[in-house]
Amino acid sequence: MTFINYASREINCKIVYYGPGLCGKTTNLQYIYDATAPTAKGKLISLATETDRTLFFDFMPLELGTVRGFKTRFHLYTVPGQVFYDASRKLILKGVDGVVFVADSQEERMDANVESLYNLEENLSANGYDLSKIPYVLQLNKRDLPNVLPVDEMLAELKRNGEPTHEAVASNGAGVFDTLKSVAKQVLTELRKS
Ligand SMILES: Nc1nc2c(ncn2[C@@H]2O[C@H](COP(=O)(O)OP(=O)(O)OP(=O)(O)O)[C@@H](O)[C@H]2O)c(=O)[nH]1
Ligand SMILES: [Mg+2]
Repeated sequence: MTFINYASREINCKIVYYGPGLCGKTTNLQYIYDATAPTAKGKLISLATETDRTLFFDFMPLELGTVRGFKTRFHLYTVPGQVFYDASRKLILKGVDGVVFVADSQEERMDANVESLYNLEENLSANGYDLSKIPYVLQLNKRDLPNVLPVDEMLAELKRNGEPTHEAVASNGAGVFDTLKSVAKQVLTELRKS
């Protein structure tokens, strides 16, 4: 549902960061926000609980340069990962152009990853999308922790098709921009096809 404004020569795209509670979705956005020049970004809006869990979403607009004279503005959203906020997640996926699934690499969070990925597929299909057909990237986050699963084991369970995968440590920024660029590139490729 990319929005192209010919008058102002702008392309607007929506990217959603999805994943289980505490996997690091907000941390990805916060890192991008902190590392980006003020002229290229808008406010980071976080609707959070008093314990900093995302209550509804986090949102930030980001300019990623121009494509054929059009300014590309990406609207980055995160969903609340806590299981009971499913209605919010479904709503936030409306009009999505690309998805980043942030998996938590800690062994004890693998069931939560699988459940959240299944929930993503369900909520996408409720909105008329198919995970295997939209721009999609898998991020394996928290690679710095001692109790992480080997990458191959995670990919065997979580990888769908040929989607790009990135290891990350969102809390220090490792892999954060690689992940973003990888999904943005796919969104722009889709756009050129239409
Ligand atoms: N060690 C480590 N901690 C991380 C990493 N990424 C995020 N964290 C920490 O994990 C906790 C949860 O991160 P958030 O970004 O709030 O998680 P979230 O996915 O937005 O969680 P919800 O909003 O509840 O869905 C915070 O304390 C982060 O600092 C990482 O790569 N390594
Ligand atoms: Mg959050």
